[in-house]
Amino acid sequence: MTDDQRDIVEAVRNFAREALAPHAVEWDQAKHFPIDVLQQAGELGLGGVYVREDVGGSALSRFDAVLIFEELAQGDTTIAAYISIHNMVAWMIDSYGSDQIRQQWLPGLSSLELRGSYCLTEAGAGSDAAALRTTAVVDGDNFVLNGEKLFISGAGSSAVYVVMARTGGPGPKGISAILVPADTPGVTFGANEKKMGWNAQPTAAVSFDNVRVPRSNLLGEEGGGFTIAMKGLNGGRVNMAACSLGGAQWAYDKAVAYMRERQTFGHPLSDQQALVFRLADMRIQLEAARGLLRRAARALDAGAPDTVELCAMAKKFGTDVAFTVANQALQLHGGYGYLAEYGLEKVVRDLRVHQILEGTNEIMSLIVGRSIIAG
Ligand code: FAD
Ligand code: 2MC
Repeated sequence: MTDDQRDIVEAVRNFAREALAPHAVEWDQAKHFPIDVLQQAGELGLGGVYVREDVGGSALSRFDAVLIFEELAQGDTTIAAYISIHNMVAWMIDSYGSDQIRQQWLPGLSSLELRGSYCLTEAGAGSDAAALRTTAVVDGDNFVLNGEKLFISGAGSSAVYVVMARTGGPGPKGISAILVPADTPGVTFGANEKKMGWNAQPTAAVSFDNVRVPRSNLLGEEGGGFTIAMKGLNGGRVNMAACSLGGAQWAYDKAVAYMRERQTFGHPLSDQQALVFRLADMRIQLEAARGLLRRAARALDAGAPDTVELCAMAKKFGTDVAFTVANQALQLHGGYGYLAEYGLEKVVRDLRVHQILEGTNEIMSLIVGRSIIAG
């Protein structure tokens, strides 16, 4: 790490320790989405981590970003993951929006005064995202959108939605990415889903009923939306691995401290070699996942030819390792690990969904497998 990176990490660590960690369990229990704290994160430059500076972004690298998200997640995995999705949206607008769109939205998004959501998934199009059916039909200077997106993180709270919709024929080449402001007539939101974890951020359906937006809200080219969505997800996937490692590292650190202090049969748990070996395996897995994650982030920064599969590998390996490590940390706490006040069961619940979203881990295997076979 450079001196600058060390400074960034320290600032984010302090924020995570002071503004997130003390409230994480309470927010989870109360299903509270802490918008005021997100705005504090915005003041630190975390709303536009890799957005250009002319619109208020921090213009950092993907490598910087994974360092940031790992630290943030040590304070609260759910909030860190939410900020990652918001950053994916901000990056898509910065990279593919017109200058007018960039100037209109990115200062607010970068400061987290405004929030953004990513709308790809539909009832019949989850893993098979290119099967999506939401339509955007050209009518004069407008697109008219109809359809429904499911599982949208931040839905109902975000000011702007990047919607992948069909403007052409079937398959990926018929999809465009279109920016839809929340207050456009015809946009409605479903109820906040009741979930296993990620309780401190809303997830809901977003419906479009003859929603009219100007054609200038198109990101990139017509028909280019699927590739834009996937490029956004490459960064999202490494960030999700980073958030997972942060949550798991926090749980692991707790387990180490607990094993030193907890006495059973007249000895601290740390005298039990079987348990120390388990800790060793947990540490090895975390370090291996971190190494792969940082390699993928560097590939993303460099635009390396193997970026897509490295991001997929980092996402699958990182989220699987993190879930296992956090679950083992819970086990090492015995019954106390199962109590909400210790925070461990929350991290396990939060990390579970990282194996499902931003592309399931089976889809990560499909991506890696396809690249092996293609040679
Ligand atoms: P399906 O695609 O139906 O898959 C079901 C199972 O089959 C999975 O285990 C899958 O891995 C497996 N499977 C499917 N196809 C194959 C195959 N070819 N080979 C092997 N296995 C396969 N989406 C958004 O667009 N925006 C969001 O902000 C967002 N946030 C989310 C937040 C939460 C809390 C959750 C739970 C989901 C969110 N999603 C979001 C949706 C998420 O990306 C999808 O749930 C995910 O991509 C899987 O799609 P699916 O649920 O339709 O599962
Ligand atoms: N990066 C860049 N380009 C990509 C890409 C990636 N990661 N993945 C696909 N593409 C391109 C691909 O190169 C191709 O372009 P071209 O025709 O120019 O060569 C085009 O996209 C179509 O790709 P495929 O032919 O591979 O499309 P297919 O439909 O067979 O499969 C698959 C694509 C399965 C990899 C994709 O649908 C996928 O990633 N599914 C998972 C969906 C997902 O991740 N959803 C997450 C929703 S967001 C979320 O959960 C949040 C919490 C925010």
